[in-house]
Amino acid sequence: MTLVQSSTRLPCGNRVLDLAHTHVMGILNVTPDSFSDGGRFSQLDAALKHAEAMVSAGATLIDVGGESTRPGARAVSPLEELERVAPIVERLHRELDVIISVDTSTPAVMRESARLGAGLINDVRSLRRDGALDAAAATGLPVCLMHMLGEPGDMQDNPHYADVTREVADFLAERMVQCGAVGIPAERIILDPGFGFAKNLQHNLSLFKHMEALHALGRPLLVGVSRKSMIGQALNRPVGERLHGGLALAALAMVKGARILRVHDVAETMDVVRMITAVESAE
Ligand code: 9MG
Repeated sequence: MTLVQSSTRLPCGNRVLDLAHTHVMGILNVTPDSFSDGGRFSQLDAALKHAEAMVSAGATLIDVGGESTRPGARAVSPLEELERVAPIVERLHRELDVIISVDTSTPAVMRESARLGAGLINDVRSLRRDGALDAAAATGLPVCLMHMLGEPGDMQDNPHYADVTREVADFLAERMVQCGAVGIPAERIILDPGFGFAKNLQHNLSLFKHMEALHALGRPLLVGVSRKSMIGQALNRPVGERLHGGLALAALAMVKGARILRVHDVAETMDVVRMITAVESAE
């Protein structure tokens, strides 16, 4: 496999992400149940406050998502998704010094978010929805391609792999080829193994253990494991008690070379990143 030699500096709209070191991406879900204790404007304010707190804690990216990817979550129309995401992208762009990532598979949301100041498209479906490849290409923004088989609704129905790491790598390589065909160059791509998406616990653990193999694809890796069921299953913890397991995996992912950690708990993860950086910078 040919390694893509490129700069560590990734232009993300009007900002630049320096992937020479590890970044923390804060998760901002803007589904109706995320900030549910008020009307439309107070929800927007609450989301903005949460984003501000994550940026103060050290997040250099905020991932804004208006469609839940949890198994069994209700599908949302493109218009509904746009109405959730667009106002927050606009306010974040106006008010915070941060790269706005948009967690979407919807072409219209990609286009409008880019117009409003988003700097990155994060698509759990790897641009496989109709029109998504062309829409992402038209924005000129970098894209994060994540591995998933099927749809969030059915992805956990008995997933099967002969070699999970190899099959994830092959999938991502194929998506990079599709991106290249519509004019999204490799230099604009971030790759994500997709922990928890169409994988059982053993698949997730094995993929995590062998994550370094994905470096052969020549692109930076994003890892999202925060509060996920793989932690719950490995440690027998409910979702509210998965912080320590998540921090252990964040540390391991960083040591294995992941450049972006997608997390709920930004301050705690920043301590992990700073501590590892301090050790690695020592004589
Ligand atoms: C939206 N979303 C939920 N989990 C994710 C993960 O692990 N990676 C990426 N890129 N997006 C995710």
